[in-house]
Amino acid sequence: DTSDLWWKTAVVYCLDVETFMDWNDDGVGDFEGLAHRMDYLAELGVTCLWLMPFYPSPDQDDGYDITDFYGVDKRLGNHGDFVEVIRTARDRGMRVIIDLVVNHTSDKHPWFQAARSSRNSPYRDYYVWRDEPPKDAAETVFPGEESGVWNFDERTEQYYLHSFYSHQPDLNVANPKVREEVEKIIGFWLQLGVSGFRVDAVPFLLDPSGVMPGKGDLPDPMGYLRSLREFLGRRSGEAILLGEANLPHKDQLVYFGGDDADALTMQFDFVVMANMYLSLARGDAGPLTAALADRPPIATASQWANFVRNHDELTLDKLSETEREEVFAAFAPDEETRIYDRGIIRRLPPMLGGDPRRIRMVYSLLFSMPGTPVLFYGEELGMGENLEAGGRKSVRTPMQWTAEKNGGFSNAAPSRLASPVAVGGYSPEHVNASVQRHDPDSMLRFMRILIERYRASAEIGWGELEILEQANPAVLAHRVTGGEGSMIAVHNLSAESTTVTLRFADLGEDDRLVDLLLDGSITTPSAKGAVDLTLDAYGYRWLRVL
Ligand code: TEU
Repeated sequence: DTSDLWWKTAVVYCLDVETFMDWNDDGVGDFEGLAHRMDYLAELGVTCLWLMPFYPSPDQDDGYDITDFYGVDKRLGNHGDFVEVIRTARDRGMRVIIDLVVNHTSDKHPWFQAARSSRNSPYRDYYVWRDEPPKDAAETVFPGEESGVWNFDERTEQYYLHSFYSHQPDLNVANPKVREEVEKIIGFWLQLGVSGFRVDAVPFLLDPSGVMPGKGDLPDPMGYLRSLREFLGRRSGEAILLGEANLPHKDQLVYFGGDDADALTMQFDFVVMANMYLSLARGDAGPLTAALADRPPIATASQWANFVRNHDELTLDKLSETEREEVFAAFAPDEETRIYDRGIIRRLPPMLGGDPRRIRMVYSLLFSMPGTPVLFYGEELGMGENLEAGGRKSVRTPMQWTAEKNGGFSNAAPSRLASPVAVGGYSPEHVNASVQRHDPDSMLRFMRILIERYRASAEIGWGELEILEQANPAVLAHRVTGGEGSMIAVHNLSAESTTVTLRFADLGEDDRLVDLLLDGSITTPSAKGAVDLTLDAYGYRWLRVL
């Protein structure tokens, strides 16, 4: 029964409990605060929350450095508060998925503390140790901050692998005991009511040969991924794995489990995301169109996850060096905001350079491209960054609820906040939910409409993509057909208005096309069986054949 595949038409909303809503005014967001904001999320049209890590952590990588996989960070609440979040979400028809970060632990995790105490520790093999770093060691994800991925441990005189920060030693999933631990963790949270996991850093976790030479040798990485999915399926009929695998499409195809769709349920599409930015930088739909067309077909039960922003930096490593330069020139002209060698913009200036027409057009794209859209909290308001916050904190500013102190996130003194509030033109005074709720022209109200129309157009999640060739390279016109119908979306990625002619098979002279997004107007094909439209600068239309 295909209606069970809820993720095919979901609206996923990523949030960090720590920066969403502070209910006890200690400066740190909490589960109780989140529970009190469920109506806001339901009203927006969200159907699935993705909670970033909320586990006990020394917080050296915003909670992606975990010391207890079964615990909750005391500052955020306790397990009772967590379950209350699940219940209040469920009551409003929303599911909850959580981050599964098992590529590594914090170096303060009791397992690693034991492992590094002696070579004979029963936990030694929970991690990956070498006498010498391999010659062909992988490059670090954090150039400038880390010199490599092997760190010397003085006491036991061996090197341990850390794919990310040196305080995040990699777990050795080649060890069956570690694999058992991972299953226990999954089982535990499923029992508390989650509907699946966003799986962190999948290629690093699985280490297929070539990606990370030198890591503990898991003989059959795909077999392991499949076994995780099977384990999940045995415990929950509905739970999913949303994988973070920043890889080219062809490698992602393998991670879906091919035709059997028995591995990752969904995967973020970093290729489409990066090419979307390139297209915007150029005012040319070409790169985005090519990236969408390049997606290999996937099984019905599998799904792409589309996104514009996330909690990390803007990651452009799927572009060539010259292409990245174009994106940098358009969006990060200030050299200090860039890290050239990995194609990462560490501190992105306020979203997309600020043209409000372009921002709306981008979200119209996000909700009309085949796949499942994933929003990062605050995107629905057009929230910006706090460039002074430094590093990744700059995109993790507190949610802006009102124009009041700390954006209504907390009553604590600003110095006690988990993350600094946005300043300047994107401060809560200018960008906040309570004003936007009552303003029919606001970004928030626009996003609600987009989400409502997306949810009424199941073909976006289910459908087959067809690109409708255009004379003007600035225009992306596409049709998605499947589920219950067929919808056409047209986007003008340039600042020049333009006319568009749409033609496709089975479009007849008697057909009528209704505008799904803007005004419900009806367009009829010309005598030649084509539909002519005019698009403003950064204009967009969604149409359905009646
Ligand atoms: O990121 C993992 C990852 O694969 C990175 O390459 C990511 O694409 C890059 O940092 C982008 O700049 C995940 C989390 O998303 C990140 O926040 C964590 O720091 C990291 O895992 C380690 O847990």
